[in-house]
Amino acid sequence: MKITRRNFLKVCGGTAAACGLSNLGIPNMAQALEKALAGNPPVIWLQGSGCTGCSVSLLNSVEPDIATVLLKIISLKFHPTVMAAQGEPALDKMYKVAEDYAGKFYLVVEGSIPTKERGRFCIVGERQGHEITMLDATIEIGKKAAATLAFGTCASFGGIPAAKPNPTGAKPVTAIFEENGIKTPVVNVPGCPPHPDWMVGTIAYALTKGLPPVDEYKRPLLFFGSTIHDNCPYLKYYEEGKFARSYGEEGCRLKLGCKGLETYADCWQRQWNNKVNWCVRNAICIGCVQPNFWDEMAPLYEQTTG
Ligand code: FSX
Ligand code: SF4
Ligand code: SF4
Repeated sequence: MKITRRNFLKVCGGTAAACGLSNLGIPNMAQALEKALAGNPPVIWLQGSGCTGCSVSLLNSVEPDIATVLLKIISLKFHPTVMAAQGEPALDKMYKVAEDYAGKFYLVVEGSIPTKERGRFCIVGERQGHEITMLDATIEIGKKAAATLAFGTCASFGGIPAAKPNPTGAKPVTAIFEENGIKTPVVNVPGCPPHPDWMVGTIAYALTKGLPPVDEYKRPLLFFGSTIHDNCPYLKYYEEGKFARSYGEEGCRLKLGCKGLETYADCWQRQWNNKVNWCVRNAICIGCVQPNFWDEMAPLYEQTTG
C-alpha cells in the first residue's frame, strides 16, 4: 500500500495535533514517522475479557482516520474483530509474526485476562486441537514484544470484568507480566473505552519518540496528566459551594456522583465523538480511567468522593 507525500504530511499533521505533539513541528514529525513507516512496525492485537468498546472507539479515530492508522501507520497483523482471516491459520500467522519480529513488534492487549481455571474463561482459538487461552497468548506473545500497550481500563487495571466478585479471576496485563517474570515494558492507556486520540497518540508517540513518559499507573502524562476537576467548567460552582441536585440545574455535579475530583484525563479539552460533547457537560465523570474503576467508583450516580 503506497501513500503519497501529500497525504503523508496530512496524516502527520493530524496525528501531531491529535496527540499534542504539534510543538515537535511538522517536518520533524514527518521525518520521524517516515522513518518509522519504513519499518511499518507490526502490531498484534489480542482481545480478552472486555466488550470490544476499545476497538470500536479506535475505529472512530478522525485525524488520522482509522484506515490510515491500520494500513499505513502500523502494520496490523492480527486483530480478532477486524481481520478477515479466521481459525488456526490466523493463530499460526500470529505466532509466526511474534517469532519473525521478536523484540520488534508491538503487542496491544484489549480486555483483561481471566486466570481462574487455568484461564479457560477466555479462549482465543485452537491449535492442533488444543485451546489457546488469553492467558497463554498474553504470556507467549507478550514476552517477545518490544512493548505492550494495554488499551482500555480492563487491560490496564482489570476494569469491569475484574469487579467484585471477579468470578473469572480477571487481571490486568501488568499483573500477568509480573507473575510470569516478563520484563516487556507496558504502557497503560485506560478508559472504558479509551479516547481514540489516546490510543493513536500513544502509538504515534512510541513510533516517533519511544515510549511516552508515564505516571505512577503507567499512563501517558500527555493525556492523563491533570484532573477533570481542576479543568472543569463547573469548578467555580464547586468553589462557591453551589451543587446541582438534578441534571439541568446550574452547579457542580459532585452530589450527582461526579468522580472528576480523583480522575486524571484530558476529556475536558479533547472531548468526545469528534468534539461533539463530553461526560461532564451533560452528565458526570464516572472515573472510567482510574485503577479503582469499577468497584470504588460505584454507585456511579451517588456521591462517593469529595
Ligand atoms: Fe474494557 Fe475494551 Fe471497557 Fe469495553 O474491550 S475498557 S469493557 S469499554 O472495550 O476492554
Ligand atoms: Fe466539575 Fe465534577 Fe469537579 Fe464538580 S466535582 S467541579 S462537576 S469535575
Ligand atoms: Fe471517563 Fe471521566 Fe473522561 Fe468520561 S470524563 S471519559 S468518565 S475520564
